[in-house]
Amino acid sequence: MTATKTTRARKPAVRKAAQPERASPATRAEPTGTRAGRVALIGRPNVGKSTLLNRLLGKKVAIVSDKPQTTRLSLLGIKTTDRGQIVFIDNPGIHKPLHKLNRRMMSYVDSSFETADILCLLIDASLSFGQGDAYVLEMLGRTKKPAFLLINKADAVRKDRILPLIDRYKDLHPFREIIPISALKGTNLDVLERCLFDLLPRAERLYPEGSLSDQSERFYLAELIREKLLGRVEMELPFVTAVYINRVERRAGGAAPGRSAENETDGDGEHDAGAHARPGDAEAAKESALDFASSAGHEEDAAFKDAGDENGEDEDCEEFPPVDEREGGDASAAELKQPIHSALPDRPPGYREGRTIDGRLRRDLPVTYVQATIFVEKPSHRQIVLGREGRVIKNIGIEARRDMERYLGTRVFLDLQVKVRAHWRNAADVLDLIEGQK
Ligand SMILES: Nc1nc2c(ncn2[C@@H]2O[C@H](COP(=O)(O)OP(=O)(O)O)[C@@H](O)[C@H]2O)c(=O)[nH]1
Ligand SMILES: [Mg+2]
Repeated sequence: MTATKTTRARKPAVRKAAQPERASPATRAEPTGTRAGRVALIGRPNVGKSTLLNRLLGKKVAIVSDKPQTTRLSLLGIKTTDRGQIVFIDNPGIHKPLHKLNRRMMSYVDSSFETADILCLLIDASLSFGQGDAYVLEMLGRTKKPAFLLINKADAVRKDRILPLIDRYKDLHPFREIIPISALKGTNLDVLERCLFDLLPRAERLYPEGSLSDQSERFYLAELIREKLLGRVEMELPFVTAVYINRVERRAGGAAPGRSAENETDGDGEHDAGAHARPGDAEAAKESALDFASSAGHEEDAAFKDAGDENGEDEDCEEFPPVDEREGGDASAAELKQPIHSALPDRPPGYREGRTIDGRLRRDLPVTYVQATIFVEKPSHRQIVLGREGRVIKNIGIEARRDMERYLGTRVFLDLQVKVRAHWRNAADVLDLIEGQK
C-alpha cells in the first residue's frame, strides 16, 4: 500500500516553532537542520489513536481497548530520531459531551488543536461516514493548521474500500496527505513519519532526549488498572469507572503488609488481588491505622458498607488524599510525579510469568505495594466490578499486577478497592483527583 497524496495540497498555514516548555539548556545546542513540533492525533472514539501512538513509539504509552472513550485526557508520546523530534498528542475521541468529565475530555481536544503544528485526523476504514465524522471535519475546517488524513484499520477492509474513502474526504478538506495505515500492524507508519518530519518546522527538540511522555508513574499505574478493567466489563461500565492510586510504597526485598515473604506467592505465581491489606506485624499495624483504615480485600469488600445510601450520595473522597499530602508522606511521592521514561513494550514479546521485562526472576526482587480505588457510580456497578465471589476484580488485579511488575521491575502487591461515588462524572473534586494523578 502506498501513500496517496491529494491533488489539493496547499501551502501550510504559518507555523511557529513550538515553544520549548521543558527543554533543558543542554538541548538548545541541537544542531540546526533538525525538525521538531507537535502532532495531534484526533478523531472519533475508537478509531485507533492510542494504538497508533503506541505503535509509533514501540511502547505502550497509552492504554487501548475496544470500548469508546478509553482515553480521557491528552497524553504526550515523544519520538526523537536523527531527523528531530515529534511530540505526538494522543487525545480523547471527539464526541458530544454530556457530563463534566466529557466536557473536560473535549477541552483537551480543543487545546490540542491550539498547540499542534500538524493535525492527524484518524478515521476507521471499516465504518461508513456518519454524523460524527461530519462534526469532526467541521472542527477541522475551523483551523488553518495543516492536516493529514489517516485511514486506519486498512488491514480490516478490502483494498477497494479505501479509494472511495480517499475520493470522498479529499473533497471535504484540503488534507496535506491522505495515508491509509494500519496502526495495529504498523503498515505505512514509516511513510507517515517521513511526511510529518518533512512538514514540521526546523527547530530544536522540545524535550530532552530520552523523554517519553508527560504522564506520571502514578497515572500510568492507574491507567494499567483501568485497561484491565475495560477489558473485563461491558455495557455502560467502562464509562462509569475511574481509577485512583491511593498509595505506592516500595520496600526493599520486604513483604507486603501482613504477609511473610514466603507466603506472598502461591503455586501458580499469582497473588490474590485485593487481599493484601491485612496487617499482621507491628509495623504494618501502625500503617494500618494511618493508611489502610478504609482498605479491605475483595471478599470483605463485597459486604463492606461503604457505598452510602442506594445512590451513594454520602460517599466522599476525603479518605483518598493525594499521596504527597499524606501525613508522614510517601517515600516515593516525588518520584511518582516524575514523567515516565519507560513503558511496557507495545507488543509483549513472549511474556514469561514470574519474570520482569528484562528476564529477572520475580521472587528475587523487591516489592512495591500499590493501593488503588476503582470508582463506580452505583452499588450495582460495584457488584459487577467485583463479580461473583470477587472473581472479576481478582482477574483485573492479576492482569494489572503482571503489567505493573513488568513495568516496575519489582514484585507488586496490588490492593484494589471498589468505591461507589454517585455521579462522579459530574463531580469536580473526583475529576480533579483523577486528573491530578497525571
Ligand atoms: N484491525 C485493526 N484494529 C485496530 C487498529 N487500530 C486500532 N484498532 C483497534 O481499535 C480499538 C480501539 O483502539 P484505540 O487505540 O483504543 O482507539 P482510540 O479510542 O482512537 O484511541 C482497539 O480494539 C484496537 O485494537 C488497526 O489498525 N486495525
Ligand atoms: Mg485512545
